[in-house]
Amino acid sequence: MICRVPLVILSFFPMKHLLPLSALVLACFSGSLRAADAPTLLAEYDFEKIPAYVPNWGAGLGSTYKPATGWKTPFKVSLDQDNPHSGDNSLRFELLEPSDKEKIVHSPAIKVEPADGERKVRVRLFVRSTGFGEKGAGIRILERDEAGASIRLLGGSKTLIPVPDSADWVELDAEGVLHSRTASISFMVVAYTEEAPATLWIDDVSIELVPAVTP
Ligand SMILES: [Ca+2]
Repeated sequence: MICRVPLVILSFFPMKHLLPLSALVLACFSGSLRAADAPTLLAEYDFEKIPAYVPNWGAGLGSTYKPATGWKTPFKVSLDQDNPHSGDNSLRFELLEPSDKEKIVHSPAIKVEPADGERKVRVRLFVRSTGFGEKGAGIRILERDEAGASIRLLGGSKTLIPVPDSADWVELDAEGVLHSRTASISFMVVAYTEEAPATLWIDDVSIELVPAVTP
């Protein structure tokens, strides 16, 4: 919220107008306080109006990484116009052949500014999946330092949010506190299952910095 009342204008107002004006200034000030307390959006992915190669997203099999849509086997990543949660597209992650290696689809690096206090991140997305079974897929956030080296996974576990097997879209939501040295994070969808076929879709991913709660 931008709200400025130049002093030069104030000086032209007679006294009787100053009270409403000071109320306006106060309202602006409290408005900016509220804005500071609101979550900061770090990244949002709705997979709309982007080229089919899903720029800047990547995918890996074990320790081999490529651009997300560069894989043809044992899995494939693509925009899906037939199964959007919002708009025209979702992102589809299809396991085509069995594989005992971890399969990962990941976002571009998301920069996170340093701060004095605790930095809490909230991750939300919509997902639907079929063929993964229980614990066959999960969402994770990788934390990296200024030099881009991995620090740890948010929440300290391989899976921040397990993906339920659900033919309908479901919303997933989780929070975690960042390491003090974390300078960027990546959102990841991980397929643990060795089985195929299995398909999952994600849409409307949002990652926010949640303000610290002050007592
Ligand atoms: Ca969408």
